[in-house]
Amino acid sequence: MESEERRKFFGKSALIGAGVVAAPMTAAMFASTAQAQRKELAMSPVVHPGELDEYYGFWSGGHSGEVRIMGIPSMRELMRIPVFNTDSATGWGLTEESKRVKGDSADIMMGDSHHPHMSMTDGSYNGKYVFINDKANSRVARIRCDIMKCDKMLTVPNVQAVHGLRVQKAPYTKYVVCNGEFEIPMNNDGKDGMRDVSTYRSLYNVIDAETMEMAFQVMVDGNLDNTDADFDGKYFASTCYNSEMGMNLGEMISAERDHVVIFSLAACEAALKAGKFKTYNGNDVPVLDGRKGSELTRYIPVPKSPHGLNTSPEGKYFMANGKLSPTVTVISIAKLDDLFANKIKPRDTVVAEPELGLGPLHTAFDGRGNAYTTLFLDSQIAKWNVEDAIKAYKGEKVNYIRQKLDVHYQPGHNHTTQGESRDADGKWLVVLCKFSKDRFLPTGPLKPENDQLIDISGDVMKLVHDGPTFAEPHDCIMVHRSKVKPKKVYTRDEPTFAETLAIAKRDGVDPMSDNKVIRDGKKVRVYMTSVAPTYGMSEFTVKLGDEVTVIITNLDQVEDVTHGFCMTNHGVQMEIGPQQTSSITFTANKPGVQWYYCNWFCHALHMEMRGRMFVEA
Ligand code: CUK
Ligand code: CUA
Repeated sequence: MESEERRKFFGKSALIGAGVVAAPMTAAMFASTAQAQRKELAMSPVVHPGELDEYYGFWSGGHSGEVRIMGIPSMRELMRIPVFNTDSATGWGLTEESKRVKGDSADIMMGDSHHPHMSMTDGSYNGKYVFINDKANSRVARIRCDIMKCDKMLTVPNVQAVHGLRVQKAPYTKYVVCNGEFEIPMNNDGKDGMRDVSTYRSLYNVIDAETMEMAFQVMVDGNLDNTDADFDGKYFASTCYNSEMGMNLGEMISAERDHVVIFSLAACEAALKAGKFKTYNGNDVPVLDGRKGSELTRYIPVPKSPHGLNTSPEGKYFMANGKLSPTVTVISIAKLDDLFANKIKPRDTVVAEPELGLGPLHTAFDGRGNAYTTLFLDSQIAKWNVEDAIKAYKGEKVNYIRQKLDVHYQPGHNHTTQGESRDADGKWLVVLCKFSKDRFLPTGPLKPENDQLIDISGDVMKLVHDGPTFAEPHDCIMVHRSKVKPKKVYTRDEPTFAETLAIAKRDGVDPMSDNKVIRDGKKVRVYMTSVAPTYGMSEFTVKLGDEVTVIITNLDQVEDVTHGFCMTNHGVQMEIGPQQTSSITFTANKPGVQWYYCNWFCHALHMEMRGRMFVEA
């Protein structure tokens, strides 16, 4: 399309040059020439004031622990979704509702989020959930896309450091899959043998996407890194970077080859049904044995220390990115049936191993047969043609490299618009660069990351935008806005505060109308409503040392009128969205007059939206 534009443009210029067009150029002609030239340069990432972006971006926040919503192509940050972190503005991690979501990890205030991926139906994003892993505390969380809040969190047992995460793509996301990275003894009880490395294992984790409970785990050889699923609902694949089970760097990179583990979902489910599993560490999660020789898995040798694992969007290939090897290993998914039937050898499934440059980490796709691989060490994106790479592997003399583009600097993940789904549309590529160095005004020793936007709609990749981001986006997805339908206000049947409403019911309180203090021994529950710019209660009284829970229901129905609640000098603050009920607990440990106030700017009289807690000594 673009080279066609170019031909038209040059064609017109040539005609003008030849004097065929006698009339002088009109302003309109100049304008259209300029327009054509701009088109020539790149698609514009500019989204004018008042206009909306075409794509939702879901960004991992790395060790900030959050997820961010970006607008693409403007690269504007639209929202932050606190997940594994603790958030001052919304009260995430502080409110009773968020603590319930966090469950057994409610006391953990931080996390390290890496891989946000949306649920799918038949290989297309379905706009329902985004799942994300926490490497730091071995957790997986779910974000509900109708409210864009985290609604479930699970600590994965028997593993340490949950890293790669993806979803089952077809027929629908029944399972979320993720890798346990750090190998540990299966019964990690600090008793005998914890220094005996031969007892260490890594597990592949399969989670029920609806209940967010463990379905089963699969024990593997080596440790695991990244993972992805096919488009048939049959296979998952994971890279392993430490097949040696080394305990230090030298040991981890000693072998020339590591492997990709292929998991057969049907074989795993059959083993589960047949009761062929064990349990460990006193929990009841079934652990299947998928080590070498098992019917559940196959091990495909690849050059050492592979990292990213990506499925091409037409569903034909798993790609393992070389990291220490300059190659990407292309595995034919169509050959996996034969591999599991022992008709071919593991390496027979490899149909290409193109050499791309130094430090290939992750690969993205445009849906037109091209792949885009980040080269961490070269600070480049290599664009290459998959079918040409396959021809070259067969010995044909073809150049599969289409272009190498400098990026700034040291890229990790990259992602194309809808590129991990069937609907890869080949418009934009985002590259998440780990270093920004000289690209922005200096911000002291700590510098932002640099998320670069690249136009891939034409034959040639064009860098169009530098986007600074705070630590540390690892991965992202870009979803067409038509797939996501968020609510404007909460509905009263919202599950995330259903438990709070149940407590109110037990207290005989109607949160939609009552303003009441319920005393329950040393515990005090303060129910109040809010309507801009007032709370339903402008004062209440407790005793010094009481454990106070403030439960607020925001009666406002107007979109965007969020209230807050902050008890001054008590370290608590929360968000109450329109039609939402939120609650937060603190100890009344200061006598006298304590003001509470609304901290979300809601009204011209927002400053006046406050009240007194009298604490009797
Ligand atoms: S990993 Cu960060 S660059 Cu956690 Cu997906 Cu590859
Ligand atoms: Cu309510 Cu500010």
